[in-house]
Amino acid sequence: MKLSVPAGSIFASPDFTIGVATSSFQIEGAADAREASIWDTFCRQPGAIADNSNGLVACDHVNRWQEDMALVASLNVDAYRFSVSWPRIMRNDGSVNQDGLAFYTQLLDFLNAHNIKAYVTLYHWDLPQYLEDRGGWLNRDTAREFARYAEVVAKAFGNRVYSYATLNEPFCSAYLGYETGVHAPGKASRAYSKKAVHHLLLAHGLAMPILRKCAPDAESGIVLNFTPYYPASESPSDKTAVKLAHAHHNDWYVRPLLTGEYPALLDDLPEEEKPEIVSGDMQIISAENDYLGVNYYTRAKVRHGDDRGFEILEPASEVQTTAMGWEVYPQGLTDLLLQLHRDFTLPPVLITENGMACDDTLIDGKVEDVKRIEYLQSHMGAVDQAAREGVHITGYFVWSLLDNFEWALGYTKRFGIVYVDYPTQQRTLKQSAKALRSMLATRSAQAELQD
Ligand code: IFM
Repeated sequence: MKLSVPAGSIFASPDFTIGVATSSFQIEGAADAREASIWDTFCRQPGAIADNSNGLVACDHVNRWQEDMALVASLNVDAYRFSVSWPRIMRNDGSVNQDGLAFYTQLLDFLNAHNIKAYVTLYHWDLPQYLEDRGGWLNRDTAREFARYAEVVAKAFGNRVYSYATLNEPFCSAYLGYETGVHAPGKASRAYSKKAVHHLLLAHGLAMPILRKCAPDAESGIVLNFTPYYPASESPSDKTAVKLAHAHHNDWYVRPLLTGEYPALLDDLPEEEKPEIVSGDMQIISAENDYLGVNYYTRAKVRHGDDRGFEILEPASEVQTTAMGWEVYPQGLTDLLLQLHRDFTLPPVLITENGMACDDTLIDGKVEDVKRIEYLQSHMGAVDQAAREGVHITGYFVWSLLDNFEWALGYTKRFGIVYVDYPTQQRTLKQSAKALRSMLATRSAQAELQD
């Protein structure tokens, strides 16, 4: 089974960036060389992580970075997206961990030497525990701390970075971390999540001018995750439910960034759920972005219900799902991109994550993850379709390079195109990695022929 770039598709253009992605807590390990993060604490809570695991070793990437970077280079990708661990850089006493900076600098030097663009995310959920102890994202000061951290990183990395993302998926940090409590820090109240969002978005907005000043040649933006919602029936109440789900889970994040306003839903929220918006905040939050990162995995159907007016349904038994139980629905990615394009004046869009978890098994040194190849192929087609219909899309990243720590599900779900055998830490390219490698080699050869 192969991956192919259809002739004339946006993926065929040499200007279209294709890469693979990871994040710090999910792969790094080497927890003793950094401050504790909220995920270290959360992993110790009984029952918080499905397999009672943690990120202390993970994929041991800090010790095996050379092998992992060689893998990245072997895939012929244009770009590698990874995140910096805030607690590996900023110490509790306010000093900077130079060893932490040096770790990432050597990654960046490798990438630059191999002509691979570095896409650096500053916050992929691993908040230093000492900041959580002061209120975490419920404390406005955390946004200012983030801006300080962004400045330290951007100054140290200089022009090694092609692209910065301030935050990855603030929905997960705020909603899963502060409303449902299934992610760190495990707080569960509707009174928290919209306040946490506001401070996350403020952190983004405060960091943007700093990135522009300290890294003028890099592009800077933010990465959001989206789930497009569809009505369970044609009834008006189910259609209203879709609007509400979209307003709470998608629009709440993207609208303030692109327009400087929260959705109209703000007025309907009970007082205790409303964020405290200080004069000037919305202007800071809506600082211009060079790109919008879009992470897409699945869609969901919604019906009227719950006291909020919507209930998100599990996929029907007859639809194809991933090992996460998420419906495989490439059309949702086209629909989402077109809806964003209709609703907003978008900056260029980057698909910063897309991929699937499979029940992969290593047999005779091989992992035949055909379903993942099909998933990637169909979703690349969905991106291309949106581009043909007018959305300006500049790149696509597969989640993920390596099997890794899938948050509350621990190591039970495998998203990698490279298989990781955790007891030995041996890496094995899955069939999908080989398919990507050969697709990209063919694409380069074709581009050279056209030159
Ligand atoms: O593994 C996560 C990643 O950290 C953020 N986006 C979704 C992925 C799959 O759940």
